[in-house]
Amino acid sequence: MLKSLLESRHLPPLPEENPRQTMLSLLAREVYGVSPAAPDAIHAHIESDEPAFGGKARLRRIRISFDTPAIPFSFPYMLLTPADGRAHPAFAAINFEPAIPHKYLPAEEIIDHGYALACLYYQDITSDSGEWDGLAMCYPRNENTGWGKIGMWAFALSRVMDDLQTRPEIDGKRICVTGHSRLGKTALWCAAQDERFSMAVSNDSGCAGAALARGNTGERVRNIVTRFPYWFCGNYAAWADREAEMPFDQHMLLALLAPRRLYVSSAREDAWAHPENEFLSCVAASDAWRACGLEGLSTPDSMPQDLSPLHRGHIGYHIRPFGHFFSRTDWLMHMAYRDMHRV
Ligand code: GTR
Repeated sequence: MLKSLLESRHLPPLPEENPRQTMLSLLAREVYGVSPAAPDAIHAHIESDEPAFGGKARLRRIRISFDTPAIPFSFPYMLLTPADGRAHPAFAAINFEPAIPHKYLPAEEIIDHGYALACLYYQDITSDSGEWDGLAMCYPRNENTGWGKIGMWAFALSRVMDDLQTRPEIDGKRICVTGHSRLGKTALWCAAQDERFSMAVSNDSGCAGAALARGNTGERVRNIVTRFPYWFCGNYAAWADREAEMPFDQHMLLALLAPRRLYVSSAREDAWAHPENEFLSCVAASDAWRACGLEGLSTPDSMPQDLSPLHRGHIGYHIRPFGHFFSRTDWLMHMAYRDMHRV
């Protein structure tokens, strides 16, 4: 059943020659734009440091700065760590709001599960608009292949990763980047490029995220490049209504996580993000894990029922009831998967 469903999408196969470089350059050139090289060094300054949640955690505001071809750039992020002095695995979460916790971010529960939490508010990097501000002003602009805002937010997450690697409270080998919706797209593109992340979570990321473009009856390339052209490089717009001709599809973004861990979560009523295509994308990407002798998605021959997570393989997946939201239910599943695989 899954085989015929997948065949109906007519996907380009994953490249066999030099797969990682081939897929990275395709997606950079055609979708997200080419990111600049990492800065030679970053500087981190702790702006505040206080007890949180009655003292069981510690919350620090850390400002990261680095040189760019224009002016030095800096941004803050918040680091919440259990206060027991031990090294903990972490989530690097890119968020729609600066507040901790907030409706998408059950911070106390995350701490209670033994995970540290690095929180980046996305508009501290550049606005979610066509305005070329913040980090966007720091690098030369290329209309066709220059990075869009997803690329900029992803780049900032990698700078947070630079800092996390230096912190004794963090287990630097177990850092998972996570985000919801447009920020789920961002988390995937970040981890695709930056192999220091041991795992990525995409929650309801949909079009230009986890979901295949071919056969997508929710958001199409035309919709997204019309409403949000600035998330992408200029070249992406050329694929509007031409999905069938694209030399790539979103399973390649997922495949770039191999042989590391990936988790994709969908919401049943989120037709715009197209759960079936998010799931099928995981099925198609599994070839990349197979090529490494590993199991990608471990699934029966059909889409799972609500709240019946697929946690066995290197790709975790669940679908839950209701709509577009980063729910506590999703977080609990993501943490269950991480606990199970110690990733
Ligand atoms: C929608 C957009 C989606 C998704 C969503 C979100 O308007 O069409 O691709 O990213 O926003 O970020 O909530």
